[in-house]
Amino acid sequence: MENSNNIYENIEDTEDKIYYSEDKNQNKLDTHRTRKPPKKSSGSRCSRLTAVCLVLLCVLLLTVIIVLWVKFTAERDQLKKERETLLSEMAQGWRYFNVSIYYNIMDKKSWSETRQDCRKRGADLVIINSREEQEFINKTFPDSEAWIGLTDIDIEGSWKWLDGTPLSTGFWWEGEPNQYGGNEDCAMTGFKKGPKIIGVNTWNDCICDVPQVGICEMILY
Ligand code: MMA
Ligand code: CA
Repeated sequence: MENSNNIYENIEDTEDKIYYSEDKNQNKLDTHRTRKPPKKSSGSRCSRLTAVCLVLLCVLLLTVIIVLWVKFTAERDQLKKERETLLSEMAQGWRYFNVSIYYNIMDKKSWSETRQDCRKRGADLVIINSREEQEFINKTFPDSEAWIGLTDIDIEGSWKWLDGTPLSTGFWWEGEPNQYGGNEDCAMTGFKKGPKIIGVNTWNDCICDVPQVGICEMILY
């Protein structure tokens, strides 16, 4: 009898265990069901927002990098181009003095056409600011008369450089400027009465339409 009692007890005990286990599982499910929604509405939304922000930030950064890169590349290409132009110009006969380079153009043209040719090269007809510069020009371009950036076309006898500054020290050949024939309004350098340049004074006033080469100056900064 005692034994059979024991069996019943055992059975009850097992049933209890089963119920407990089911209850526990149910509990687990309930917990799962009741706890998930709040998570979705606060923590999950927040992390999603953070992710979106991060993605946007990445896109923004990438855009900035691309824009800067494009700008940088364009500027670098432009510099390369300018350098190549400058080097090829120099290879064609540009000369240095202080912070300028000079070029004795090949074609003989009027003063204003020659000036245009200089400007096409990113330069202008030379402005001579010192005795040293004049000596340099005489020495560097000894073989031909050449237009310089000096004219009295606006007011007869009032010589002005192309940048508007009035002439202070001139390097005129003896007897020049003489306004020969009444119409000599443009200045040239390299003028000589004889086979050789003597001294530093080699300017002459001349009719602006006379075909002549010129000296272009490009000021480098
Ligand atoms: C002379 C002289 C100059 C003048 C030119 C014009 C050869 O030099 O009189 O002053 O400009 O002639 O051809
Ligand atoms: Ca003259």
